[in-house]
Amino acid sequence: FAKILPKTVKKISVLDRTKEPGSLGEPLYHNVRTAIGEAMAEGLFQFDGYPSIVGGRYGLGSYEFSPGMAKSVFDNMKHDKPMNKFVVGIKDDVTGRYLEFDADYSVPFDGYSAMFYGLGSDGTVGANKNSIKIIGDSTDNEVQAYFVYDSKKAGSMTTSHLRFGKETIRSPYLITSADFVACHNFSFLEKYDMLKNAKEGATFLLNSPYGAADVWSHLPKKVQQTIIDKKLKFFVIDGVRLGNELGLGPRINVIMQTAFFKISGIITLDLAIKEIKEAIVKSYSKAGEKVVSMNKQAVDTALENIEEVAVPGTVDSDIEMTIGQWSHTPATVQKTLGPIIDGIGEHLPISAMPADGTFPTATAMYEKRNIAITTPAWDEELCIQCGICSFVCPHASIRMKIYDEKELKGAPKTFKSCAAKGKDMDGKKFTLQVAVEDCTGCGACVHNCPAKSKTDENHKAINMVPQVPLRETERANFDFFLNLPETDPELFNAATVKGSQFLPPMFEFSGACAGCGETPFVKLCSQLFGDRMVVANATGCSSIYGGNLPTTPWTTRKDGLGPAWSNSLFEDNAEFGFGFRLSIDKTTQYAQELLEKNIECGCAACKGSEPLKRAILGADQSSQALIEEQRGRIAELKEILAKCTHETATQLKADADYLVKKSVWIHGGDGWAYDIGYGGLDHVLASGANINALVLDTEVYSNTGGQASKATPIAAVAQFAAGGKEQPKKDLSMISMTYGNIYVARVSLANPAQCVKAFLEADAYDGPSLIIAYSHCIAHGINMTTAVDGCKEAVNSGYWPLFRFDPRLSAEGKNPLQLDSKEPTIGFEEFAGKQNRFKVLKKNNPENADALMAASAKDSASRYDLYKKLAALSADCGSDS
Ligand SMILES: Cc1ncc(C[n+]2csc(CCOP(=O)(O)OP(=O)(O)O)c2C)c(N)n1
Ligand code: SF4
Ligand code: SF4
Ligand code: SF4
Repeated sequence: FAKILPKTVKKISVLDRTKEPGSLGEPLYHNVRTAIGEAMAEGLFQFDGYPSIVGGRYGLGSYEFSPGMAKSVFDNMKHDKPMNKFVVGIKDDVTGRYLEFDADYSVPFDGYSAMFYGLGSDGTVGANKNSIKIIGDSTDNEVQAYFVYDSKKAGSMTTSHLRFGKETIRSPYLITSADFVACHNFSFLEKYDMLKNAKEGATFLLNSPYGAADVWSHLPKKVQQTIIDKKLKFFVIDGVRLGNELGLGPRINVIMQTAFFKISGIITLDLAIKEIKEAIVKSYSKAGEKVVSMNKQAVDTALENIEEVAVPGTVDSDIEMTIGQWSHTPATVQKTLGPIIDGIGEHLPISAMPADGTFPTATAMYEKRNIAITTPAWDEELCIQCGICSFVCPHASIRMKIYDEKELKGAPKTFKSCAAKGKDMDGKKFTLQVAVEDCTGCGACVHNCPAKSKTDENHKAINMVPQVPLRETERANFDFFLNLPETDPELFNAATVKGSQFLPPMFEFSGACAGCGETPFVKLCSQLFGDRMVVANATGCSSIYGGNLPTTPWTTRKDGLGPAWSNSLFEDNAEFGFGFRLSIDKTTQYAQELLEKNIECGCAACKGSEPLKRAILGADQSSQALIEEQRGRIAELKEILAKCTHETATQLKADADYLVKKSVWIHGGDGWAYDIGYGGLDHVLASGANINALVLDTEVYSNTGGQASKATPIAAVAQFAAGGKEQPKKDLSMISMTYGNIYVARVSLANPAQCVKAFLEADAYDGPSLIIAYSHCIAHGINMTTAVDGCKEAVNSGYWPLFRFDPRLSAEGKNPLQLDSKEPTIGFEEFAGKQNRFKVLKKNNPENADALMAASAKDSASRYDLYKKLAALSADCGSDS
């Protein structure tokens, strides 16, 4: 390094893409200083003097390095005394050590630049990878592609940046001046100012439910103005409608890709069609001939449906963009989270960040992603008020309440209600309300609704309808619904499916994939125990959708009580949760000791308080009602302590909340529980501590793209098991039952009643509990709308027997194992044969496919048989006695 530096070098800036807190400088900066110092000392070369060397950080906080930033680094060196230890990009207004830069400074690029705004998981990124490959392979262009997306599992914006041209591309940064801009989701138009990146005269392609003749009036004012000012060529195509008609659903990527090639004319249309169709065969063969043919049809259909819009000369819209509209939200959202949601978080100064890194809960509700194309609409006449829709909704976007009729005063005109069904419901009203702006449109609620019209079997008590026309009215209706009082706990039994759905979810609107099979269990857990729940979350999908900056779906009930949540590491999560339990128990014990001492206090404030204090110490907290009573007593105690003069008063007041029972949960996926965190989980379950583990078993490492875990069954194809997994699924429940004193349950959305029962029993059991939940996942290659059918097939085939192993039954001399599912009514193939993870085996491993499927079926049957035999034993097996 020292040798290649010219002798004339006077100033050096060293840029590190890292921040080493507490260090004297970043690593490369130190290396350069040391290298030059040593080279000079050893006489390897002589500068006129020791050069001026400064160090800086760049590209942090998702702020991509740009030409303007590079220029500011050079400009800094022009100063007699350049700033050292600076940051470029982020505005560090706390230390002041940052370089200003010109965001509009650009370097000319002689080729073609295109930007595509897609919705996470709509296939846009995959299609653009394909497009750039086609351009690179079939022309003499140099090509480059960058893809930008956040860590949400699905449903947020992705941006693809494609450049190509005859010259070597020397632009290692994102595009800010594009010849072509495509918006693949109409709702983005209001949220993101994407046309700021369009060059004058560029082309704009919009996926629009409105045709060329009437799209103009549906555009926001600013979008209209930019199209006119920049003289953009404007095209529309209704990708969503075409996708639905072709059976592709939301996967509109091929339609939009074809539109891009047709409009841009980069390669001849015939060549483009040929290449796209070849790419379709390559990409989708695994998914079956039908998918290949639907996508090929999508190419032809797209070509026929692209329309050019005749751009009017004037702006006539009064639709405002939603960027920056946060004035109705709490200060942290206005100042920090809102701009991040708007996609301009990189412009926030350091002072906008919380000093201790703690972010508030209850913030996913501000995102209002509006990603659903269709959303459920309720028919109150048909509804039997069973709660199934709410139970299966992965996003807590459909809710129900019972309330007094008088509460309807002031309701919006379109707010729906009907008489509440059931005993003692005279004068009570029932409402099922959809949060249409937070709904993902997955359709799981509608598919699972059991109430159908007698005259039209396609009409149910909820039905998917277009979302856009409902947005305004349902926004007001959902707000009104939230402000209704919570359902009186006297009116329902939380231990039932229906009853559990009157409890407010404290996990809502997560960024999980539409229709995710993990989140209904997390949500249920929050409904049942959220007011006193502490969660240690292993790394995996649940930590990503659970704590995805800028927002979190973990929220509170109306009085501010809600779960405390934290994510440690993949490998130590069980121990992390165990630590919560130990520290809570210790603090509770300490608070009890302080209270014992405080009983002796004779100060004026404490006069007559002994019965209250004794009641707190002896409180039975075995039900929600009794817990709420204890909370009432603690509130009274705190009031007394505020005036109490006893030496224990201050500390006791601080710890008094620990006198209310806490429910400690350890959440994570099978990769954590079966594999990487297994040693810890086993250790914690064996400790005897009162702790509850929830394993969200998707049978693969879902968050990282579907790698096989020890939970993957024989014959399932996964990453690292391309020819089908050969080893059997580890039986974590069987292993855990052998301890005898661990509550173990296997649950599934197939049987919500059994699931609610298991969660309540696990929490009530004063010892370790393990719930393993069958969680359907996009990695299974299934239709997520109908996925609960697959859960039922897993149970009905005997593959996923439902059971509860309750050590308390042993103490009563009973068999602790109760099998909750019936004898198999269908074969293993009927379950597995519908899921792509098994279906592709024939293609991937034709020689062994049949043998592996047979082995998997045999394994499934023999496991079921074993559980059945164990459950049939007469008594006292596996007890700790
Ligand atoms: C020790 C360690 N290894 C690997 C990773 C990368 N990683 C993060 S999440 C994840 C997969 C999690 O899979 P699983 O536990 O099954 O949960 P899921 O995503 O399916 O909910 C992996 C491998 C990590 N964070 N830490
Ligand atoms: S469509 Fe999906 S997200 Fe929307 S309410 Fe129904 S289940 Fe929930
Ligand atoms: S699942 Fe259907 S019948 Fe049941 S509450 Fe929901 S809308 Fe009503
Ligand atoms: S578990 Fe599967 S469906 Fe759920 S968020 Fe993860 S990848 Fe998506």
